[in-house]
Amino acid sequence: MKSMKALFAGLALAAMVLPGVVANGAAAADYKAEYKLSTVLGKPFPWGIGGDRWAELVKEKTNGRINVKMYPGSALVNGDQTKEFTALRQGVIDMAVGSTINWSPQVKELNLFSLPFLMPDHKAMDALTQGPVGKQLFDLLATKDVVPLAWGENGFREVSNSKRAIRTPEDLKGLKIRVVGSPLYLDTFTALGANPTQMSWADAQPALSTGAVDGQENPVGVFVAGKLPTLGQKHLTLWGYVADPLIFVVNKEVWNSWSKEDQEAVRAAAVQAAAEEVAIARKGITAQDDSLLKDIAAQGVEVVQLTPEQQKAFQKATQAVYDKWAKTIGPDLVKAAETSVANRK
Ligand code: X2X
Repeated sequence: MKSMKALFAGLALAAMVLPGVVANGAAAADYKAEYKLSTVLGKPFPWGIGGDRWAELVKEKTNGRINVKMYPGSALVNGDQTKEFTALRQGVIDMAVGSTINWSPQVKELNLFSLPFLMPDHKAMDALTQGPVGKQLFDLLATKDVVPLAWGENGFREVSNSKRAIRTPEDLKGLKIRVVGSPLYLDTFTALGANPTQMSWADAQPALSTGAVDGQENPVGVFVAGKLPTLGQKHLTLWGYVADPLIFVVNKEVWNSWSKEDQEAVRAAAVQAAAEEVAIARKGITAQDDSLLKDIAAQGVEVVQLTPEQQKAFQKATQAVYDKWAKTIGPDLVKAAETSVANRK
């Protein structure tokens, strides 16, 4: 009887100690020496700063058990950013901070953020990503071999070109504009009378510099960090037609190979890095702080801010594209998004 008691006590003690032993054992045996994190843009772009910060926080919060290395420039998919999601599903990429634009060829619902003039401001963007629509999209992604953890931000995409100031759809006529992502972008710029052409970010820079294309669209932060004024982009129009959020994700198999404790550490790191990244992405482009816009003007760029009436002309010209793509994205999802935007705080 006494020895049975001792045996039970021994077992209880083992049960208390073993999980730690097993977890550490698993870390040594099953964890990879390096986890590959994909981004399109590296430092000093906000996107790259966010990816790097996530890697840093993961290391810190897992006491070095999970070692993440960032591969910017879509290097893990040879620069072809629209292949990133497929590579992520296949496990060629372990983690990513990816743009909804680049994943939309595989996940048609992510075209939502590319519907012209759906989101009037940052609050509208937050209402989508932080509300029921964001949750629905994360639930959807969770069925596609990835674990989505947090929303970051590339930002509102403003149009620039080397030829002339754009104030009306007529001003876009005939301009060769580089776009990326799904054919939605081809439809939008075609509706505006421009001549859109699809290419990766890696190809866009030489194309701008040689004049093979006249213009492009990207957030102001990308315009500055990418030094686009030095590539002949002398006209920038703030029209806020679409905005692309970023999504912090982990491949599901990789996620499942981690202990519960490490999963929560990676999640917390993503949430923190994403919040910091969004703040960086919004710096210098608001009415309160327009330092980035001043910086651009000082580089000899003509910055045009559309009036609400001028913006309306672009919205009208792209309404048919919105309606067409709303059907592809899913009318219920689009309706839910419109409601969230209308009720934003
Ligand atoms: O290629 C772009 O324009 C970029 C960097 O903004 C994206 O990856 C969507």
